[in-house]
Amino acid sequence: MQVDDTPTQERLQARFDRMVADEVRIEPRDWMPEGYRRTLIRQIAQHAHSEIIGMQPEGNWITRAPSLRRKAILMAKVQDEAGHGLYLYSAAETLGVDREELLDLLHSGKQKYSSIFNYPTLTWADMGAIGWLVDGAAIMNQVPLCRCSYGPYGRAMVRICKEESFHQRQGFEILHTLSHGTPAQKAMAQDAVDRFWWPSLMMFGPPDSASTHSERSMAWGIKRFSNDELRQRFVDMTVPQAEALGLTLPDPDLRWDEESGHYAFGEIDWSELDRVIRGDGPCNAQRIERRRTAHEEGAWVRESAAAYARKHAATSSAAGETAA
Ligand code: BYC
Repeated sequence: MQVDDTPTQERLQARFDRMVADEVRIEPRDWMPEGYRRTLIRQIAQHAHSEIIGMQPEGNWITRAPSLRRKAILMAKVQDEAGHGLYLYSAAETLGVDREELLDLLHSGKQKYSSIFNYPTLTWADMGAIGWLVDGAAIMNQVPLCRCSYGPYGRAMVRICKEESFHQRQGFEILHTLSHGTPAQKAMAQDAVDRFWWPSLMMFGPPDSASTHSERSMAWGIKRFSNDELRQRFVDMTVPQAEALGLTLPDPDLRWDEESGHYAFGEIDWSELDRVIRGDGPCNAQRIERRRTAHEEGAWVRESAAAYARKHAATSSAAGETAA
C-alpha cells in the first residue's frame, strides 16, 4: 500500500517557522508562506527601484564634477548603483516574479521607491551630502538586512553594503574638502546638509506607531530593527561626524540626552514624507518620466541581448548534439 507522505500545509508552516526561529536561511527551493513571499517582493523591488532611480540625482552631476578625479569617482559610484539594482532584481526574480513585470509596476507608479530621490541636487556639495547622509542612512538600514532570513536578499546585501560604505566615505571626503575650503565652499556644504538632513531621517520610514509592515517583517526575520531604532542609531552615528566636518545639523532641538544615552532630536514633518511617497515631492514626476524614457530608449539593447542569447543557446545546443 502506498503511503501518502505529502507534507501538509501545517507541517510546511511549522518547518518554515522553525527555520526562521533557528536562523536557518530560507532559500528559493523552500516552501514559504505567501505573505512572506509577497513582503519580500515588495521590499526587494522597492529597494531595487530606489537604486536605479537613485542614479538620477547623482548622474546629473557627472559632467559638472569639478575635476577628472571627481568625475571618475562619481561615475563609478553611479555604476555601482546600477549594479545594486541588478543584484536586487535578480534576488526578487528568485521569488517567481519577472524583472519586466517589476519595472512596469515602477513605471506605472504601483510600486514605490525611496522618498529621498525625489529631492533635487542643486550644487556639487549635494554629491557630498548624498554620499555622507543618504548612503550613511542606507548602510544603517542595510547592514542588518545582510542577516535577512531570505538567503538571496541577505547575500546580495553583503556586497551592496561594502560598496555603500565606500560611497559614504567619498561623500564625507567631498564635504570635508568643501568645509575646509573658501567661505563660499563651506556655505555650499552647509546648505546641502541643511536640505538633505530631514529627508535622510525620513528614509527610515514612518514612525513605528504608523509602520504597517514592521512587526510582521521583524517576526519573519526580514527586518531586524524597527524604523525608529535605526533612525536613532543613524542620528547617534552622524552627530559626531558633523562635528568632525565642522558643519551643523539643522535641528535646534538636537542635544545629547544623558539619561537615554542617545541624541534627542526634533519632530520630523511626517506630512512631508506622506506627500513625497504619494508622488507630490519636488522631483517625483521628473524622475519617473526620465526612467520611462530611459527604458524605452534602452529597448534595442534588451532586444539585442535577447537575440544574442537565443543565438548562443541554439549554437551551443547544436554543438552539444554534434558531440553526442
Ligand atoms: N520612501 O510599514 P513601513 C539607497 C513605504 S536605496 C518611500 O515602515 P517597511 C541608495 C513602505 O514601502 C534606499 N516609501 O514599510 C541608492 C510602505 O508602503 P507599501 C532604499 C516608504 O517596508 C542609491 C509604507 O511606506 N532602501 O539607499 O516595513 C544611491 C509603510 O512603511 C519609505 C531600501 O529600500 C520611504 N522612505 O519599511 C544612494 C531598504 N518608508 O509597500 C543610496 C530596504 C516607508 O505598504 N527597505 N515607505 O505601499 C526597507 O528597509 C524598508 O522597506 C523600509 C520601510 C525601512 C524603507
